[in-house]
Amino acid sequence: SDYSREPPRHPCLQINAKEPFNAEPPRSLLVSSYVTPVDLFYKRNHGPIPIVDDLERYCFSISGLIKNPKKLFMKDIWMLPKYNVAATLQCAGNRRTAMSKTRKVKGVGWDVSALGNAVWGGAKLADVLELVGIPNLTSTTQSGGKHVEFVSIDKCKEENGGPYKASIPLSQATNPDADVLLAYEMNGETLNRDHGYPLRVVVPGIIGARSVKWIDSINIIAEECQGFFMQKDYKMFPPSVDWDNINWASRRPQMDFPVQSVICSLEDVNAIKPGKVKISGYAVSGGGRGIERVDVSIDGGKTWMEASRYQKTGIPYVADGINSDKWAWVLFEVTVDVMQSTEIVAKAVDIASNVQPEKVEDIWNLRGILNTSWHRVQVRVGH
Ligand code: MTE
Ligand code: MO
Repeated sequence: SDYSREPPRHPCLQINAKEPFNAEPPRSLLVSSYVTPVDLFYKRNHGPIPIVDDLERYCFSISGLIKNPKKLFMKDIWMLPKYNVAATLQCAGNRRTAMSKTRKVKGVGWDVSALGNAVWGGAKLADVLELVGIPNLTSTTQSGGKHVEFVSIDKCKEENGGPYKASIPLSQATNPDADVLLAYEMNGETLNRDHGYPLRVVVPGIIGARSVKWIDSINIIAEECQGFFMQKDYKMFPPSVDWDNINWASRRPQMDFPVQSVICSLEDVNAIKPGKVKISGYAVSGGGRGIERVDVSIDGGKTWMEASRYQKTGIPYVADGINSDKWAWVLFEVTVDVMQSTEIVAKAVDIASNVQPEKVEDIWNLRGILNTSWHRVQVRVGH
């Protein structure tokens, strides 16, 4: 594998693994804007960044269980209506480092910034599939296709040098309201190499692992993708399962993301002066479920107060409201009086009334995914 032609990256990113490149921004910068700047957006890779240097010749095939397989070029994608979708992408491994502190887990360590909120520009996958003769809202093609598999250009060691791949159900892919995109823009700019140039999938509301970058081909298949990252990774196991008794086939590939919230204005341990402290962070849930509430505690979770929420600065956030971005995070803020050393905690509730689990131990799993436990930070008050 060749890492000699990696793109330049922002110096303030915290590097969790160098080759493949995995990095996240510092907490405080993450919530300094509602739309995460491309430079600061976390980068999650499993191999070297591919190079596509001739955009006119770049193409990908759509084939498999369909009547008329087709080769599509960028111009075919640009011709379709363009949609801009604000969506938060979150790696299933976000907050893995904290989970590994209770009991060892396997995987790249991440603090709390393995997510970002971008405005993705591109064609709807539903429109692209219509081009090859699959109507909107199809769950099975005539030849028995039920899943859409995305295959990348990159090469990963987990696939023995083969490409990264993943699939989603055909019913989701052909549903225009699911907003699944083949994206060629991020925050109004041409997608850069780190994030999938020239074309990536963005599947809002589910773990980042299914949003395949650097599309090489799309296959309509009968069973879900059999690739490593669908079958031997990114599955949620109970705390009783460890490497000596794991049965990968017993669990489904993780799709939806559970409700999550994190305090970003404070590090794990902080020294502060007594008095007013502004606490801010992000909250987001999967499946297009908005955030109903964010609770903050300054006594380790005994008593709670509600934080204010917004997506656009100055406009109060209403879940599912006219101005809300249903796939995007909300930022929260609350000012509290802290007079003595204590633990500050955040937890969110989504519009389906799902809550975050209190203890990380209860959701510990050997791959360290989906750490959505209450987020805790320690403050040491000096007088
Ligand atoms: N696509 C390809 N081709 N190769 C990858 O390694 N990583 C996945 C997904 N798509 C990956 C990929 C994972 S695990 C995540 S969390 C997101 O991309 C990260 O996207 P980003 O690097 O644009 O933030
Ligand atoms: Mo991920």
